[in-house]
Amino acid sequence: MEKTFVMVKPDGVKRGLIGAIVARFENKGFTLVKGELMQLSREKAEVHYGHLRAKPFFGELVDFITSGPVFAMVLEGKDAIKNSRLLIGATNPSEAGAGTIRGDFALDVEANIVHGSDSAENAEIEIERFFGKG
Ligand code: DAT
Ligand code: MG
Repeated sequence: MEKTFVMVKPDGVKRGLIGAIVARFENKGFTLVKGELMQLSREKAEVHYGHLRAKPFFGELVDFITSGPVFAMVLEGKDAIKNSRLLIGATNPSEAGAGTIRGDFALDVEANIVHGSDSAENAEIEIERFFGKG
């Protein structure tokens, strides 16, 4: 069974949607292995979104993701990375299909409610970044 890292972003936490989002993953068949409400430091946010450092929206993205607590999770299931990304939907909620989390819960690319690791390598790095080793 594969593990992946998912987090409910500050918009989802503020809107009271942690339970609804966790339920989507559980309904699909994922097992919640770890879950913790945490506040990201600017430093951690800048590393987490390091692949977007050159983008004009990078500063706003870091402001947003540090604007309140996130609900960080480790989810386990078959082909967890591929299946969680399918469930999350396209980065821009305007392009995310109905039935996906972003398609059903978000309108704006800057506040798209949930993050999910995009590769096995990044899942391992992100799980360690948020929950430490082991
Ligand atoms: P994803 O979150 O689908 O993996 P990503 O890693 O390319 O997408 O980008 C990370 C986050 O950055 C994304 O969830 C929202 C924000 N973002 C991406 N593209 C953006 C854009 N064009 N304008 C504003 N925010 C953007
Ligand atoms: Mg990404």
